[in-house]
Amino acid sequence: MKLYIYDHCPYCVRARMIFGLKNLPVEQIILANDDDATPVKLVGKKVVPILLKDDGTAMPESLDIVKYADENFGEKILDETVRPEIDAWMKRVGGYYNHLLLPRFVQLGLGEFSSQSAVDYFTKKKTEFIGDFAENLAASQQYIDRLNRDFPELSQLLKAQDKANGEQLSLEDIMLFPMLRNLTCVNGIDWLPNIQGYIEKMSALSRVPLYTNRAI
Ligand SMILES: N[C@@H](CCC(=O)N[C@@H](CS)C(=O)NCC(=O)O)C(=O)O
Repeated sequence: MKLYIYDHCPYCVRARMIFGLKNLPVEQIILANDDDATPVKLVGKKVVPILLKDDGTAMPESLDIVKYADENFGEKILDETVRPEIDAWMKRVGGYYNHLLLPRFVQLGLGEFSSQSAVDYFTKKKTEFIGDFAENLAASQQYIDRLNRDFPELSQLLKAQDKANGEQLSLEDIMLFPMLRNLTCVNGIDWLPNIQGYIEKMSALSRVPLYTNRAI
């Protein structure tokens, strides 16, 4: 199987996680951010992640890919429950964290941004969404302060480092870890000890590296 991704894409991290967590072989292919021909050929639109199955069919949608890999290879490992408090936390933080992430992604040396045309494509598209990248970078501290205010609640909700709900790996991990992993590209966040422990453990289990050593 082949998994088409962008390294920074949180939906792609969801898909990468299930293969890592289940120790399933998959070839990960990082597309250029301005390559629309490849995804359009595979699934008819410009989107990642895309799983190309061994039978030659292609599947988009991160949670469909997660479900497919979980249910068709070995024992099912994921519980499908997401606590409403976790859902609310992700929605709240998801409402502002792109102001921190998007301007940094193009500076991390990621495979999807190895050409200037890919950087320009992303910058133009996402500037329409969050505003000027340089201005957002300059405003980082206000968003970091918000995160630092939101982290204590998450810290209370995290019940174990290897499974957010404390009982079983679940869709909570599949949806929460990608957000936290992407935030490791931001310098100056006050990672509380159990959240830090959670991202390190989940990174090791899912084999999705953090950005900590290249944080900006
Ligand atoms: N609902 C989709 C959303 C996937 C998605 O929005 N992917 C983004 C990248 S993070 C994308 O491909 N955007 C199109 C583009 O980059 O032009 C899923 O869960 O897989």
